[in-house]
Amino acid sequence: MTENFKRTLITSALPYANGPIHIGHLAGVYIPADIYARYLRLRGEEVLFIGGSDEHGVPITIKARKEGLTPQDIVNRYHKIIKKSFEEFGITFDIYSRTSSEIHHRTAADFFYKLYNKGEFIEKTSEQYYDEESHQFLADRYITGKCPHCGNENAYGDQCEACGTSLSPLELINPKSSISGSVPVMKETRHWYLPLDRHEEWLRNWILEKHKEWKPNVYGQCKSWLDMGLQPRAVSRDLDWGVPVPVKGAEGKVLYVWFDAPIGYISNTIEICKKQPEKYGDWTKWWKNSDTKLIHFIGKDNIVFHCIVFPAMLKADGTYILPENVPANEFLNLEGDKISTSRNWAVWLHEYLEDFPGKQDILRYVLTANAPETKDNDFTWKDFQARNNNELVAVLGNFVNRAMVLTHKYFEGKIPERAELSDYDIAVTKEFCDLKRNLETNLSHFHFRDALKEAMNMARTGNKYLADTEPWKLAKTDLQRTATVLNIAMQITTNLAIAFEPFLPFSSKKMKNIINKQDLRWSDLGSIDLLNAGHTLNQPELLFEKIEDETIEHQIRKLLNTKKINDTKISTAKPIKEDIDFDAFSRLDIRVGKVIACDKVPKADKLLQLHIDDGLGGRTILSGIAAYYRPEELVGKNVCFVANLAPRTIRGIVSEGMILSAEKSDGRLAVITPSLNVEPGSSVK
Ligand code: B3M
Ligand code: ZN
Repeated sequence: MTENFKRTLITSALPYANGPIHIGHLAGVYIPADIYARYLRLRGEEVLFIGGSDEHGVPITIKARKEGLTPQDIVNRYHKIIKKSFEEFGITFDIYSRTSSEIHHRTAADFFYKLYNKGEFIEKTSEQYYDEESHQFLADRYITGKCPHCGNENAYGDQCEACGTSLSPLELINPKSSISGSVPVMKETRHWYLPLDRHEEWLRNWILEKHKEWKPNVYGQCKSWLDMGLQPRAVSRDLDWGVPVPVKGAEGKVLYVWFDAPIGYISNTIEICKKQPEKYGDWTKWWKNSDTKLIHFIGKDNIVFHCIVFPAMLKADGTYILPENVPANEFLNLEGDKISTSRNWAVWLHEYLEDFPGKQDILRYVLTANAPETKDNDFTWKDFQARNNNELVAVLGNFVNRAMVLTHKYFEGKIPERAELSDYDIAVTKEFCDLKRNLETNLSHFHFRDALKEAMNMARTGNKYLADTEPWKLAKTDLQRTATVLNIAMQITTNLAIAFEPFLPFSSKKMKNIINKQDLRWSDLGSIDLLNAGHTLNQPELLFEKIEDETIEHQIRKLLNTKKINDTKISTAKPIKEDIDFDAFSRLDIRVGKVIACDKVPKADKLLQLHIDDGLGGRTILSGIAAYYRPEELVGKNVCFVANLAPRTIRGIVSEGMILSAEKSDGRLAVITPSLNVEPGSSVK
């Protein structure tokens, strides 16, 4: 290990236990964390890999209410499903626990209490929405109303899902409690705040000066938060689900979920160290000893909490180490669209395994090869198929199989004795040492995609070696040289079993089984003396098989069906009008015009009067869009209009044409404008 660290504590974001997990979670957080943990363990380093479910927060209470269950029922259900998915995909947590556990409640409450006693919080009273019928303060998500931006009637107090804008409940028009349906009132409430502003200076220095090596996406997000200036953040909520605030007079208040969740990393460490002290030692060694390297694996939406808020909490306590790195990933999309639980636009892990039993490694491979390490990336089923068929089957599987089959054919499954190496053999061996170095550099810098590429290049080198030496031909003339070649090919196979272990643990295990050698360590990588002459191999077994088009088409259809279901659910599209012929269409003269002036039409509250530069001297058009645009918003805009609609007189004004607008599902009109700047008078076809 570089630097002065003696051990590594790896944490991975605790997923909310309010739904199963999908490929986006796996690609963004858990596969990279697992690759890293496996790699360090293979090197013989001391590692503790923490996982667990995040079981608090308002969405869980909302789901429970909807289903008529308790929040505990909900988290019990999903904790089990999530835990099983992780096990099935070979994510090697040392512990996967949960934040509704007693030990977590105690740890989080103690953490808060210590900070409280040290004067690390400020207390503030503010006004918040209160539901007088159900006698409770309302979390932002529990308030619905009309979105001030797009007019959606069912916007939430924290976000409008129709237009994606973040909201505060105070911005909602006609707010309503989603618990009782009544109109909430403002009421005073008292909360504890972590004054992040007090931490700004050391955070700036620690991140911006001392951690310039953090990934650019992480560093950049931190910098922009710090540059905006940090504000105190409430760490408590009026809610009845969570860790109760351990202070007198705080009845009905719990710790904010983002305060208790990262403490989950600590409580899970305490839990496993208590259970297996001989293996893991005392928990403080992991959290309070500067020779421990702490690494948080997370997705990009969690950066501020792990790089700013949690470190501030740890610093406020004063006895903890801080993370050494936070290699956050960007997001994974699916077939060009954002993964969405509510729209069921996802590949769920439990469903994947139903359709591809025993094929965890293919998904692990594709999600790593295509990991959103530096930018959002797309998962497509076609790419999944191509990577399986062209890389796993054609390169890795093919090489291992040929080496095994040939050794069985010519040497009865025993490693043949090697004669002197040729220059070419030596060059290939050298190449392996370079690949090993590159692999290590990439792994230690969290460049898992590139690391995987290096491992695959090792298999390519193997394939090329067989293609160049042609042992199947050699065997007819020179059995001694054949022996040397196959000896090396089997040493390469053994190297591959080691190199791929962090990425493809199931296949690596299979490889170790067929070559009949289990005790392989990272330090063996690069050696060609891993199998002694005379060592007996087991029977060859195919590592991967081709995926047919049909299988992939089935997956694509399955996804598209969910889209259809979604579309019919939300569709407000009107039926298509009767067909017209082309001639009828071409009689329409649609043009682009620039709005020169725009005014309200007196006594007509729906109408705007637009003066348009139509490239022909100008014209006036009336349009019923006054409810959606202020006149000055339209001036200077290019709009599309029907230029040959017979003039009509409305309210004493002659309107010469019609402005084209699109109608949203809620009736709002949006004027159509060309995507490029075009001259007034241009026709629209
Ligand atoms: N549960 C958010 C998420 O799943 C949150 C992570 C907690 S990590 C301490 O995106
Ligand atoms: Zn909106």
